Amino acid sequence: MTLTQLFDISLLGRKDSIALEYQGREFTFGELDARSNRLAQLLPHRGFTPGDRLCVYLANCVEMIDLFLACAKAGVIFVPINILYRDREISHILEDAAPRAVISQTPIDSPVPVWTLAEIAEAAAHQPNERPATSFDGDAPAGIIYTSGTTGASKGAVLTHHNFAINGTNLTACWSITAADRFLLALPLFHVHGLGNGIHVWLITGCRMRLLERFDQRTAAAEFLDFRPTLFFGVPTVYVRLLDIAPETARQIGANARLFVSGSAPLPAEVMHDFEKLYGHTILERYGMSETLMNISNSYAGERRAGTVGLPLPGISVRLLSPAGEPVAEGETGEVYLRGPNIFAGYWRRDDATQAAFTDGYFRTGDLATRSADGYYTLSGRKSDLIISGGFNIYPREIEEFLQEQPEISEAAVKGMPDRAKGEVPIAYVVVQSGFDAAAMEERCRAALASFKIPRQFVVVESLPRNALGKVQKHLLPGI
Ligand code: MLC
Repeated sequence: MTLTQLFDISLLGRKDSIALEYQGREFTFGELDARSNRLAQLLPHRGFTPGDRLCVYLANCVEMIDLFLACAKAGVIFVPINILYRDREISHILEDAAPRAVISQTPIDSPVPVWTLAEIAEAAAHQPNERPATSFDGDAPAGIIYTSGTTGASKGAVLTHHNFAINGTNLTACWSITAADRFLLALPLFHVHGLGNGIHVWLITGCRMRLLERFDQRTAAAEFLDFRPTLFFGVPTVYVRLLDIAPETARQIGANARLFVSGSAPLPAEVMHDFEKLYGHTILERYGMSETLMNISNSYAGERRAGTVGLPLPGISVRLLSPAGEPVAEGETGEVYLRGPNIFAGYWRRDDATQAAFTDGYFRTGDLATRSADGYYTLSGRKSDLIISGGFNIYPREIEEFLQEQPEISEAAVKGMPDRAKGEVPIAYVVVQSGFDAAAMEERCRAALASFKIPRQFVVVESLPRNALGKVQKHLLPGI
């Protein structure tokens, strides 16, 4: 089944119901269907054929949803780009994905045409409100999500219609989401948390969603009180921010709500307990990634066990293997391998990386975990030195490569430092030549890298600790 056929349960079946609120405007499912039909009609006129890529560099807005739906209808592959990315990061994605065009509200350096929302809205207005005739099935790619790469440059994870469909139906069923829910979505639509989970459970159930341009601590309480959501998805940083809301307001928000879900980074047990005291709800933590969408989730009706990510979702097989590839004993740590209909089709135009990512049909996640006697999984670390800051993934290698290109830096190592709100923040250890100015370096990083990748501190060291093979021993770097 294609995504459009799945979403028709709401787009056609609830066409007169309010689907979406955004910045004080309301849209019915029928209106969203018509808006995306016209855009889907426009795409072939602009040279798109099924399988072509459309890059989208946008903050959350209704048009981003229209574009996602239009791509799904026309068989075009939707490629969102993190709005916090700067030229260097954007260029890589544009070169790698080789889209036919990119949609952006700000000028960007691009080898392909850049269209603004106003320009395509104007062109789409002349198109008929009809679905384009297409002949692809659910195995067709629906999106490419760029993941920060362990080797510096990020790779595109190709997700099919089936991947998104299974993920959305699994979450809808397991978290008991229905048309009666009121869903507040403040997560960015350029990542799978907002897009693969948020947009999908909404369009599958036909509930009412209020979309925010982004989560803002200053206006969060007012949004909750005004919209009275029953359902909310957040990253741990969002829940840490929500702990600052006044107890009486928090109690009121909790009284309206049914379910709070957390993912994309580990939720500290303390945050879960403090949230429970204030809001009267036990946050449901789950585990997923761009390449796989959601894999493991705490139980909705059963136990939500702090510190664990819960039980495998329907259809998903989990193996915990030792470095030798043997299943580990209960309670022992192993690397997480996954198989199921949610697992991506491979990395875009990277057969080598795709092959390396699978063993016996199982996707190798790089995450380490243990399993309890009753089947609950606890993530216990990662094989790579990935940093997660505010729910955004950072591979130190990418920052290190940028720093090493700078003339006054001869060597650089980046690692994560614990941070109460963000989980972790990157710090850089640098071996420098004369004339190093940390403030100027920070400015240069700001121009080239997304804000969450900018080192919070530059620690100047005489040399980097290396082992006999020359590999940097990050655990031996001085603490801050
Ligand atoms: C953050 N910023 C944004 C933004 N989010 N700008 C535009 N749009 C957004 N969506 C910028 C701010 O402008 C600021 O930049 C900096 O980030 C920090 O902002 P802040 O106001 O201090 O934010 P804070 O209260 O700390 O909250 C940050 C946050 C953000 C929680 C809102 O980190 C966030 O949205 N995280 C969600 C990430 C996510 O969805 N991950 C899912 C990955 S999928 P400056 O320049 O002023 O510093 C995945 C798989 C899975 O991992 O399992 O889900």
